[in-house]
Amino acid sequence: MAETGAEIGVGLVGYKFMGRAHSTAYRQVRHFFPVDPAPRMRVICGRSESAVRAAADSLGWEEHCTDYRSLLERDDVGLVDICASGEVHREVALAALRAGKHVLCEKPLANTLDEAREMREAAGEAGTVAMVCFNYRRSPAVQLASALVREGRLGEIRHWRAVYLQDWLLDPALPMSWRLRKETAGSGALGDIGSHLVDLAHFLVGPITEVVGLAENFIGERPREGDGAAGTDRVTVDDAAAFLARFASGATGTFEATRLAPGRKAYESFEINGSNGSVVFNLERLNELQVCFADDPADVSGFRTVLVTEPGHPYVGAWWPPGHIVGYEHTFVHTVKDLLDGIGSGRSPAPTFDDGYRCQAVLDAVERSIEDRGWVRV
Ligand code: SOE
Repeated sequence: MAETGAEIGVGLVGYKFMGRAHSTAYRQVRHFFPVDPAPRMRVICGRSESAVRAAADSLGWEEHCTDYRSLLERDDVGLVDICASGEVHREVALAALRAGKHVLCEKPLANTLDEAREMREAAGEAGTVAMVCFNYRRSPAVQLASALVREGRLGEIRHWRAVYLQDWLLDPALPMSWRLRKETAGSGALGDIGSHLVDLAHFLVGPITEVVGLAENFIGERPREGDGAAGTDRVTVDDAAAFLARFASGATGTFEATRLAPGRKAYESFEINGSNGSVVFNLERLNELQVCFADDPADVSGFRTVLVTEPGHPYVGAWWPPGHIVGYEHTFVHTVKDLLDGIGSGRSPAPTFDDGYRCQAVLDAVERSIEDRGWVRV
């Protein structure tokens, strides 16, 4: 197989935003974490030969190709990483798993619940490592929040409140793209960024059992994409979505995702309220966790801002001295580190394809609730 001693060959499908983020992670991980196997950046794959060749050069891949199927035949590729658009996740993941490869797949796992179910089953049958890249779980501050919940330091969890706000779709002159078509993206803000909130909620508070949602499209037509293309095309996904949720634990939850919030760039924020305290996280200040304990003396009660850069904080010891902050790309390095540990030990790290399926089930329930205009069980 592809694990040559302590090395595993990687084949990456996709070279845009996520392809670059994952490439950075493969390049850096072995220099900061003692990974075994270590990744070898064998091949990057994309549809446009000239663009993927340029990406291979700039991102540090040994080779490039334009057909993902060639990765499956190679003995020197043991891990297939899927960073391409949502509509190809199922096809590439199934083929890679059936070829006996380990798989890392970008979020959300699939475009529909049926696809996600098939992928989960294929992962079970393959027995190789299969993981979904919900990278924000692996911010040190999110890990600290998780530890505080797990250790009971916030008491009984009562409320989850989360938003993911962006503004990159604000300009109506921005052309169409795959993210704005249901057949290529599955859904809009709901699946693209709402899925991150669902994954974090599952990670931090536990399973969601019931939802009621709404979604809206505000910019219904956009200029056709492509050089010299004339006319407009219809946007077939939501620009914004929101929903209420109940958790199996009894906690209540609110979720909002939009790509039309002027001034908000990557405002992914959650607040958890327990019987003995609260935490607040915001991706735009990802090294910080706001923490409050209800039993603090009244004269100093309130939120404190913890800079999550101490060597004892999760992942941080591998990086810089206290106060020397990490960034967005480190969440991918941490994801790849845990993936490689999983490959080394033969166990899929969370979020597994089963976790990806459970996230998809919530998105699916929100869509059904919007259609039915009422509460829907997940
Ligand atoms: C676009 O909205 C996007 O790139 C998402 O697809 C990512 O998952 C998110 O983390 C950043 O924004």
